[in-house]
Amino acid sequence: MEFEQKINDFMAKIIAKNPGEAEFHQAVHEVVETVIPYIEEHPKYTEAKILERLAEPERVILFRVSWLDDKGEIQINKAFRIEMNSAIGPYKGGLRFHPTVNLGVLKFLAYEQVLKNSLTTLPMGGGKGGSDFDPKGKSDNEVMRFCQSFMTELSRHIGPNTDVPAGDIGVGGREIGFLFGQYKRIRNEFTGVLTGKGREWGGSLIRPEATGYGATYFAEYMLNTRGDSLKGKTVTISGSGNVAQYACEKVTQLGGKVVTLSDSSGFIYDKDGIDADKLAFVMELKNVKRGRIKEYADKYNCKFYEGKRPWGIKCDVAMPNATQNELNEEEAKTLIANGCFVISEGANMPSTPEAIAVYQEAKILYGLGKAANAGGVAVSGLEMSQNSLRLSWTREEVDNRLKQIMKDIHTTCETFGRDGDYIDYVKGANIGGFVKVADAMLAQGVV
Ligand code: NDP
Ligand code: 2IT
Repeated sequence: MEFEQKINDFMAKIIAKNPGEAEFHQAVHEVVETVIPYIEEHPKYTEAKILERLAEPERVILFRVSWLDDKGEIQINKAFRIEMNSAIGPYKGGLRFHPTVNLGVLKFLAYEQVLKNSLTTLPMGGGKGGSDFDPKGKSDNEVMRFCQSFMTELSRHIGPNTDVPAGDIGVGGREIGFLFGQYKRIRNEFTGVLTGKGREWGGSLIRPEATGYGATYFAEYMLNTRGDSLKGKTVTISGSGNVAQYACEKVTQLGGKVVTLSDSSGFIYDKDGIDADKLAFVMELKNVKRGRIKEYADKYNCKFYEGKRPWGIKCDVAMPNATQNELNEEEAKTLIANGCFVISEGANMPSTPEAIAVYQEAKILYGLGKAANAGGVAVSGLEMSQNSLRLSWTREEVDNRLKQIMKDIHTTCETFGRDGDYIDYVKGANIGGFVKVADAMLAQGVV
């Protein structure tokens, strides 16, 4: 097929230019597979080499972070900031602290972020950063010293109109606090340079909740297209961090029953459902005590599956909310065989390409990460607006805006992805996200 050849040629160049970056290749492939057929009919994008330019970061900053641990020993980590694309606004995207962080992982995340941010309709370019620092088992003081050293270098490169980082895996309220404190000390200005700040010092209400709530709203909007809703549905969730916790909360509020949560050690299965009280226990366990999800099984006398992922549990809706490539072809087949017909991804790229092919073949409702989890960065965008206005909006106001943004993203996916009765959210999100950035790049010339 003609498109297939073009896609393969394009990918061969990407792989040759970016060797060893498997996750980056995967993210680019998923996009060009849907966008190349579209731009064939819109040659202005091909001539301007928009797809080629989108895959090359505008700037990559790589730096050393040295810090002293509690024993006085020197520790050294690698750190990165990928400034991917600023066509529609300042670089915007999270920071990830996890031992698996490397250049290829952050480039995949930054690449996805560009299209995701475009889908939110807010004026944000795309970026991502982080470090191979592992916060697990570190004291608060060690985390603080690491964050201060990290920000000492990063502060030269970011700013409220240049690049605005936020949280991601391993970076939550505690880390954003330490990072913000150091930025303010170095630059001597109190400014909206990070999002996910505490509410007393420039943060937005609903930002902690936004990704999990948004992915749940997106599931609800997908279900609505079939005259259905989350009420009465059984939901499996992976992860037990920020995104998983607030997805669990919102699913329960909308009448669904969440039966699993996980961490990197395994998953818990609570067939009675994880209600508000049990979720409060999880939040204390994970956010304050920084313990393991297994303790939930001990406390509530349910089963813990060590080293396993929750996709073998029967459900109507699955929400992968932990990390990339955490749901493979086998697991996708099992989910569908067990009756699952909705996938809403709170994580970035949690499904392998083979798993996605299984969803598409079965024509289930598949909301990919860059659409379904855009609520987090959307409320980050609203935090930036509030910082610029020097005002804060109420919970209700921010939540309503979040709902509207998720609804608009759903509509964009439908506009570009509808094929008869079926909505291809992958195609819809990729083309919908692409067009706005591409038009801005065309208008701004060869830069
Ligand atoms: P957290 O650090 O709060 O939680 C991450 C959760 O995922 C933990 O339960 C963690 O388990 C688990 N996890 C992480 N890495 C792995 C791994 N390699 N294998 C198995 N489990 C793993 O992060 P978030 O909740 O913020 O992020 C979760 C996902 O959502 C990520 O893909 C992130 O990119 C995405 N996302 C986050 C947004 C946000 O606003 N925070 C916005 C949009 C997307 P353990 O504690 O054992 O490591
Ligand atoms: O992947 C993501 O969208 C995030 N981690 C949130 C980014 C942000 O700037 O809020």
